[in-house]
Amino acid sequence: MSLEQRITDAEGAIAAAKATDAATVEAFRVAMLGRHGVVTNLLDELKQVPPEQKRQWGQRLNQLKNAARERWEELKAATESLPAGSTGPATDVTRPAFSGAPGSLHPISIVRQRITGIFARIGYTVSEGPEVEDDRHNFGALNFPPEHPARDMQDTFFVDGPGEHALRTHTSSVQVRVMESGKPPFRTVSPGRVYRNEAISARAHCMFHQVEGLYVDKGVSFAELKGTLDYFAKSLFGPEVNIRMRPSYFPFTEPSAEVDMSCTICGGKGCTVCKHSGWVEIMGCGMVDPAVLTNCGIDPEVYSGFAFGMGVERIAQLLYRVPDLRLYWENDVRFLEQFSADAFHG
Ligand code: 2NL
Repeated sequence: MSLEQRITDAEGAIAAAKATDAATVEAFRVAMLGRHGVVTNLLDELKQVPPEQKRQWGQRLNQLKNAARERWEELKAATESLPAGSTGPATDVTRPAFSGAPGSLHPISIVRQRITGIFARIGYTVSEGPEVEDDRHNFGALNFPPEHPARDMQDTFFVDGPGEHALRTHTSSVQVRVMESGKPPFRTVSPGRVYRNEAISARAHCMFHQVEGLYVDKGVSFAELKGTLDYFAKSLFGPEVNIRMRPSYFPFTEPSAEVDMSCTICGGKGCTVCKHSGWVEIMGCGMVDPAVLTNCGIDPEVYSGFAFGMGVERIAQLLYRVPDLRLYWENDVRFLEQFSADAFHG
């Protein structure tokens, strides 16, 4: 190995040297500057260098010796400052502990909790049920006619054959279970995963999350439905938003409506999110069809009710301006770490 290479190695060793106490400091001195130390040996070799190169190598080796001495002084100073009896470098006991990234809730979880929390404040319970449902709870009791397209293999993931078990296509199935297992009044919201046999795109996914709501009692009116949803929209999006209802159709409600909210992005003036209409759709709703109440063992002559359903991904998209539904399931940490539960008003 060339002299140059061995000097460079020694420089590296000196710079990287560590010591924990007086004994290891002394070991460093002996290894470098002792009678057979690395630096001493290199200095001895100066004798064999041709006369015309002596000056150049002499300077280089002197620097090395000085570096070793300086490092030795530094190590001595560092270990001498340790408290008596210490076996290692001083520990700063006041230094804050390592802060690992704490993780955070998924945006869908945050929004689901916000939605159920808003309804919990006005007396709604939270009910959950199975994701694999039988035909009666997912379709039959909800007044889906036998030939309805949702009952088709094209639209629904069946576990066995059509007419048997399927991945639920809405959480109304949970509310059917609530109604058939008790007596009105019922006030409940049902959050959960639902499945539709759809091609995945920026706007659709084969699995998404819903929160459905149900209120059944004597004398429940459409006016109360509108008041409840107005309270909900203002609680979640801010007191300045308004809602409007447009006539629609669902097999399980009559009358039915789509609910729009004044666009929170442009304040109703018109933008790309609301397609320049000033309104964005946030959910569907209606008065529970009397046939559904009958199917669940409730007398529609005595009781009435309203129901509504919303997609959690859609609501989160409006709250957080998420441009593509696929972002929710890619689990890219740069996306996930942007959400925190307190970034809300209402
Ligand atoms: C939507 C529309 C809706 C319901 C869900 C419901 C449940 C029972 C009875 C009657 Cl048990 N209705 N749920 C009613 C109207 C609309 O959802 O667009 N969901 C994403």
